[in-house]
Amino acid sequence: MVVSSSDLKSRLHPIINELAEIIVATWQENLSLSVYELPEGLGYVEGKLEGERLTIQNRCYQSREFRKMHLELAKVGNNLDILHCVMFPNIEYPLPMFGCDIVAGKAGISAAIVDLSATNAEKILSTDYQQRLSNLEEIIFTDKRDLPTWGDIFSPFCLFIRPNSEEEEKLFLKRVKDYLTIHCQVANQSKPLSNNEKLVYFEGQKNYCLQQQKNDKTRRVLEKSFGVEWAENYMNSVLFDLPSF
Ligand code: 18B
Repeated sequence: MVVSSSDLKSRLHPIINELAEIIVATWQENLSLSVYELPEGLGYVEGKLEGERLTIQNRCYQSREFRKMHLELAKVGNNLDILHCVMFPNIEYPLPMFGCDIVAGKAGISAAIVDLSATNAEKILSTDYQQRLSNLEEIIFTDKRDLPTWGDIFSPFCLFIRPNSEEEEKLFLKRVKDYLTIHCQVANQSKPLSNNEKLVYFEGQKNYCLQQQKNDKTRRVLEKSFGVEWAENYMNSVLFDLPSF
């Protein structure tokens, strides 16, 4: 399936298009998808204020286990290409958050991050996830990056690197596919919770979103092209909206 038919695709770093294809294909292979409607007017957006033109293209799906699967491709002027992806579980299912972000500049990819982040009371991934993730063949990346303070939401399996070669870029893509496949497989087998148990996952998802909203680097990019209010609304209604309970 073609991820994007607009000309944005042709202007993005190839690794970003490649990962977008991998993500959508993995979703299609493992889950039964239907379209998720984003708030009016926020599917495709372009903006330019003090900074450079920012173009954003969103794709969004849902399934039985996931209330929202969001894939976003963005381009800032001619400098910065971004892939952002988050899978928000339906809080009836005891599943972690899948999150992935790639930021590519002229000098290559500066940030590549992928994680499955626990939202249960203990903030620890279930043994099922831990075992499957531990069984993956180890990959050593040369340049690991330190997480910011709001990054306490991420698991010990979080991979946050600056790939230093095309080979490392490919290995990162492979790891994203591994995490995503494990996630879809566990999701397929998971059973809905009782009303009481759902509250924990509601709180966990809320905490994840509130922490992610503290990412000033994301906020600044949005503010420079769309303004403070628009950025605030976009961060809490599209990028990291809180579930309802
Ligand atoms: N993010 N990222 O998604 N961000 O959305 N991102 C940056 O080299 C955007 C997520 C994460 O060191 C940077 O430092 C924009 C998810 C972390 O302080 C820029 C969008 C995760 C950092 C952007 C976007 C996530 C980071 C600086 C909307 C993880 C490091 C690049 C399309 C699951 C933060 C650099 C730090 C950095 C921008 C993580 C420019 C606009 C889902 C940890």
